[in-house]
Amino acid sequence: MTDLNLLYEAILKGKQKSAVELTNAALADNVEPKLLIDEYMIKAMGEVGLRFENQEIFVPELLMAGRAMKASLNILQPIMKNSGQKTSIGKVVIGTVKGDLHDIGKNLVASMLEGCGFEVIDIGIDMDSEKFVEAVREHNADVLGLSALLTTTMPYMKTVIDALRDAGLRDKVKIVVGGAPISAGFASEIGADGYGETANSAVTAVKNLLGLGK
Ligand code: B12
Repeated sequence: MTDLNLLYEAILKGKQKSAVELTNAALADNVEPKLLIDEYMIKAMGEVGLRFENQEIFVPELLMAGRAMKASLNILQPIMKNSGQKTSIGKVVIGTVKGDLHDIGKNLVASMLEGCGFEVIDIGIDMDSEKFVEAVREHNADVLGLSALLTTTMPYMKTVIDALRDAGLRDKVKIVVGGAPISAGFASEIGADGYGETANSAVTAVKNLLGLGK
């Protein structure tokens, strides 16, 4: 059996090659992707964040850990996607707001939603309000998911919500927000419809908003 703590270590230390090898080895041992992500990979990124905050590591290490995490997720995401139903139970446009380049959490939310049967249109990172408005209109989205990881970019979520209102689309789409600095209180303050703390609760929030139950 693969020692999964080594995967935690590989991501923490930003060792992309080891992270990939250990992810593949864990899959060969029939370990559930969700367990790898929730119990080892996300926890490693949490520790990376703490060390960065305490100035024990710096941007290059942050970047390397992010790359290792993404490389492992690239292996796991197609598997999570295929576990879903074939027909879509709703359409979700998702993206990271302007000024913000963090996409690991947003990608995870997107693949969990896909795995649960939603059609997801991921418009990417650093997206301005016009792009969100265009995508919601073009895809006739049921839900818009906004992600922000920086305290400096989270206020932009309100800019997006205001832009949807100005475009006459606010009543046509439910808005769910998330990202490390976001709280349920902030979500209601800016007029979002829902909030998810993790990728799992993002799915629950989206289902609740669409009246789909658990
Ligand atoms: C990896 C990382 C990076 C990588 C990003 C790589 C990438 N492709 O995403 C790089 C190196 C590029 C980076 C850069 C920077 N970063 Co950074 N980064 C992180 C780190 C360590 C981990 C983030 C992560 O991927 N977490 C793992 C994922 C799975 O968790 P998550 O993103 O929170 O997502 C989950 C939930 O939040 C939720 N969720 C997320 N999105 C959504 C959306 C919806 C709709 C819903 C419902 C839920 C939801 O579900 C997800 C899954 O469970 C965090 C530390 C932390 N604790 O968050 C710092 C952190 C976010 N970064 C920080 C900083 C300061 C920066 C820089 C400014 C550093 C610099 N000086 O250059 C730059 C800014 C670049 C920019 N303009 O965006 C600070 C932010 C501080 C603050 N108060 O704003 C943090 C908190 C580190 C710290 N402790 O100081 N970073």
